[in-house]
Amino acid sequence: MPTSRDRMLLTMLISHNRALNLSSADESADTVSTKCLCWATAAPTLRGMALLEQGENAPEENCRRLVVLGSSKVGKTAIVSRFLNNKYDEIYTPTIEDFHRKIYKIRGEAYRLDILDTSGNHPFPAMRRLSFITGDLFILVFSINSRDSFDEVARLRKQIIECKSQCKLGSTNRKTIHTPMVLVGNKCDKEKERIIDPSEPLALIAGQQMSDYIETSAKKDINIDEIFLRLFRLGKLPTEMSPALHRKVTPSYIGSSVTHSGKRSLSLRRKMSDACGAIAPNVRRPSIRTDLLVAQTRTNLNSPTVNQSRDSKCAIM
Ligand SMILES: Nc1nc2c(ncn2[C@@H]2O[C@H](COP(=O)(O)OP(=O)(O)OP(=O)(O)O)[C@@H](O)[C@H]2O)c(=O)[nH]1
Ligand SMILES: [Mg+2]
Repeated sequence: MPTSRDRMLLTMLISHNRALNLSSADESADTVSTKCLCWATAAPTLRGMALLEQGENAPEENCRRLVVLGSSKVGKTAIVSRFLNNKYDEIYTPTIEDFHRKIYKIRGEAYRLDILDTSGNHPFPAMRRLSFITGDLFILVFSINSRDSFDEVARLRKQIIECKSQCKLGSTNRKTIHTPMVLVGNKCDKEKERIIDPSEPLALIAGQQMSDYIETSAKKDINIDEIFLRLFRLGKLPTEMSPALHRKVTPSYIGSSVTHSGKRSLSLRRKMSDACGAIAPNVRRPSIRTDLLVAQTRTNLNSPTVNQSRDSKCAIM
């Protein structure tokens, strides 16, 4: 039998169904009750729930989509998993497309970071192109022991620059890019198998203020936080969004303010700061239609003044 406390939590959770990302199809009383009672048992905290709602309503200028691209098996998912949960899985599971959302409250302001972890096999080229347009920040991953994966990063970078240069919000100069982008040479724990010298990716980004290069190991947890710290700096986002610099709030369990699992150390800055962040549970990827609408506003496709040929526009195909 649900207790009165359960009932109160149930009411609270129903009112927060948007933050929980229940679709209208899920909003039948039964479905909501089932999901919410699950949560009620897990005793969500008011603090976590409030943060979720604030994150959902974060001002547009504080919302970013981060797209992670690169060949298959280079460690994209491993990097995202380290960033979000400080976990690493030795077993390889191919990604089709994963969507994550992290929300923050930093110095009284709400921020939202959406992360799109893409497939290295890119089974749907049009979707990939759409992600170039809708992405605000990019992480391009290769493996230091694979020439092919580095070549793929060079190609991706070129495609993103071309795409952004044709978009309203991107660069107007085809040689420069104003989109924050970090190139990552992953698997640096495999030094003996190294094929790509750091000078190659560094040459690729030479003279580009919005690009950076870093070598990492998701396996050994080397420099993973640093990727995101650099990306947030390039994107003019608060550095507190980096895992070491904020308190992690879990909306699902009692004792909302917890430290990260694993060996992540508590920095003095994090102890002094009131910044906190939570991974939004059950989050759904925005629909393709929503992405297409975003793409439409970011490209010249609708502009009545533009007298361009179709080829010079940023088409999704
Ligand atoms: N040695 C080593 N192995 C790693 C590292 N990062 C990931 N791996 C392993 O490499 C394999 C592929 O990792 P994933 O993160 O799944 O690769 P992915 O780029 O997401 O691959 P797709 O989803 O197919 O595009 C897994 O077995 C990981 O355990 C690393 O830093 N060092
Ligand atoms: Mg993956």
